[in-house]
Amino acid sequence: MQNKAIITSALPYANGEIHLGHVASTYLPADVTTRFLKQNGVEAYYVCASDDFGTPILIAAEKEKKTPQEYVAHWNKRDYEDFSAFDIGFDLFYRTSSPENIEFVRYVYNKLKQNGHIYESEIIQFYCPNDKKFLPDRYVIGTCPYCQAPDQYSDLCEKCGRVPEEIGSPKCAICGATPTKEKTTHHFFRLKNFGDPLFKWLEENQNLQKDVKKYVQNWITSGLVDWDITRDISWGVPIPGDESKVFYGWFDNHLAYISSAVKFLNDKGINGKEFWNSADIYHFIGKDIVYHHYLFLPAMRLGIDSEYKLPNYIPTRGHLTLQSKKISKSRNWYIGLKEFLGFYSADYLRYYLVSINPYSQDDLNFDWDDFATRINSELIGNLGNLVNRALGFTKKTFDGQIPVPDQYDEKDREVESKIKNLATELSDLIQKNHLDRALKKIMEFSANFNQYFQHKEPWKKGPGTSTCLFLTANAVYSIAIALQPFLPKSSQKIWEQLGMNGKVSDKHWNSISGLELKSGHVLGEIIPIFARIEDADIKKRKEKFETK
Ligand code: B3M
Ligand code: ZN
Repeated sequence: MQNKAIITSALPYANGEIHLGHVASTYLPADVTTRFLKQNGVEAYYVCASDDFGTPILIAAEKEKKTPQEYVAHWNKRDYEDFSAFDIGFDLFYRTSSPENIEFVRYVYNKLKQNGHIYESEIIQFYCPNDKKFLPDRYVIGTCPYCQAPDQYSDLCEKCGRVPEEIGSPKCAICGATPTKEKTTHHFFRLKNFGDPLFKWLEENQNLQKDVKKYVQNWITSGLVDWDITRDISWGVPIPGDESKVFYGWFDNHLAYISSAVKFLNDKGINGKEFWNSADIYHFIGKDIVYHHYLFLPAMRLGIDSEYKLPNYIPTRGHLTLQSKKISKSRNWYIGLKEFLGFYSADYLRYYLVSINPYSQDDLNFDWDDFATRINSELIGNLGNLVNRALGFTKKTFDGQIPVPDQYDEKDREVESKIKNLATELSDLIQKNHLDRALKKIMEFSANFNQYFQHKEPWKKGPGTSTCLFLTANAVYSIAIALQPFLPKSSQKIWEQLGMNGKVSDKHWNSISGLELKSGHVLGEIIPIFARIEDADIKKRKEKFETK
């Protein structure tokens, strides 16, 4: 582990509410990782921003009769509130339309140009005679030239993940008319210049997922295409020297990872650029934006002489489906984060979404029944039960004081070694991004202690009772710290019930294995931490999805 880290998640477009699909694949895994790194004493910062520019946002703002600035300010604020309610602990949530980003984007463009990676070329652009608008990106729908999938946007094929060079059978997405073609001069980024260095970087970076690497390398081998970075619209970063045009959103948005982090660090009195270049850089993304993060982003950084280093990690995960169907806002097949948190606590959702989310491109499925079962049987039946019975029993029988242990028998030594190994075992998994397995390991640990407690029968108050309670209370102490990255609120509650002061998040990760709860220590007030999810309640939640 490096002693510095910058963590980012894909930037949410400032044009709609955050839903479960967003948080499952990027924000939650990134937040868990950041919390874990911080607990290990790493100087880690989690930086994000709203993605403010682009055609869809401009059009949405026009529809609501707002200026694009007003429109994105609304979503920036709302997103931040929703993320905060979910305990996503950004150190900074900024915006791609910030003055810092605009300046940085223009700087990067100029430097790319100096380095010979930019050229201008007259192109023929789709134009809707009906709407009297150039039709970039999402405003043209057609057939993907690579995989022939119909109804794809001209800037990304959702079927094969590629960016089409020219879409087949184009239609205007606003009115359905067949667009005409008009001439306009565009600026291009010579992505072709970067095939070899990108291939080499992918080869050398051992932290990237092998399967993703492989298909990106296949894209490179089959030939990269230069990239049109211009849009004939008014909402975006103006292109230096050609100010009536703006950059394509994918040219400027990922640069906000850097500009936002540097702003945050500089404001703290830290040299942002030096920090960036000596830190581990993580970009958490969903699999639909692999092309942009494994090709465009690193190529642009290479193109400015790696003035800002390339990412060490690009954890890439699959998409969330909902009741086994693809999430779709337009078909109302989604659950807003805010709505969900009106029903259940952030930690329930965090628990469930981490549990079902492997470190892979496979899609994961949100299912209401499965959610209730896992919360009731795993989180409450196993973990909540252990905390409550271990601490409750100590409270009752030993006046809330951790007893002095007797001699250890074999069983005691066995469970003691589980405590001693837990910090490292979990750390290995989390560092390899297997957050689901780490959480599962905590649950196994808890189950082991439930069995141990059952086996020792401390309620009979025979010999070994005080050892059992001493070790089990220490196991709860370990759980409180280990759970912090995953369930920040519940872990703090356990911490307080243990009679500990301060924030559990300030406790070093290694304390998980320290057996630090000493004899004579007095516990806090013991109350159940979790409440069961009732069947009737889940039934209500499912109704919305059953009528379809
Ligand atoms: N705003 C959202 C998406 O395509 C897009 C991500 C930008 S990350 C630099 O998922
Ligand atoms: Zn049209």
